[in-house]
Amino acid sequence: MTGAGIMKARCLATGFGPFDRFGENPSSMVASVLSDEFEDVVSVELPVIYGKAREELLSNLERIRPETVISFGLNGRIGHIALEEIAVNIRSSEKPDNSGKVMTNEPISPDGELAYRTTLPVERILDALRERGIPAGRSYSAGVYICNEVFYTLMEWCAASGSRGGFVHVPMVSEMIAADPASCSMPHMSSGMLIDAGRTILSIVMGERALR
Ligand code: PCA
Repeated sequence: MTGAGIMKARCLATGFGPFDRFGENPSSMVASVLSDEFEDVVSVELPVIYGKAREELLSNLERIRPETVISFGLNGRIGHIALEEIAVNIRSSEKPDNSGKVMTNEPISPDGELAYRTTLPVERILDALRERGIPAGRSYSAGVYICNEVFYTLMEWCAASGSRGGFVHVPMVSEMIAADPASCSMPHMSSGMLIDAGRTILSIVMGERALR
């Protein structure tokens, strides 16, 4: 994860910190591995707080002005990599964010478009992931919680700046399950496979494998 200051990079990868019952969040792990391994990738961890996630993402986008933005988030109900298609201009959930706030059917961007579609090459990414034996699929809803707030915010920024971007939901990793035997029946993926998935996505999107 990076600190303050002006920094230009071709790609911004974001993840989230812990939330709800998840004491760790593999989305920030994968984002930070990518910034360690790929040249021109900067990673940032965003807070699971309505409004603050949007604000921090926007300030990093303005600071970095990346050509490509890939945001990762955890979906504890899936066992595969989910490439999100659509971000909607709605936030609403009974589940409180990390500050205790609940939102009911409110816009993310009051004057913004209703929805944006990912501009990542989803089909090529899915082919590459599946070729590597990594379970992956499309998703037509990123929910209406903080992940969707970040997805919508990045797509709105990309539409205005000409950059491209998208959102990827990831499953829990096996180590999280091993540390909490009560969750043994929950879907998950090894952290090695998740990191491989992140590398594969970046390689397709950036068109190269620029390892440090
Ligand atoms: N997943 C949540 C928010 C943070 C995260 O990693 C979501 O799907 O909205």
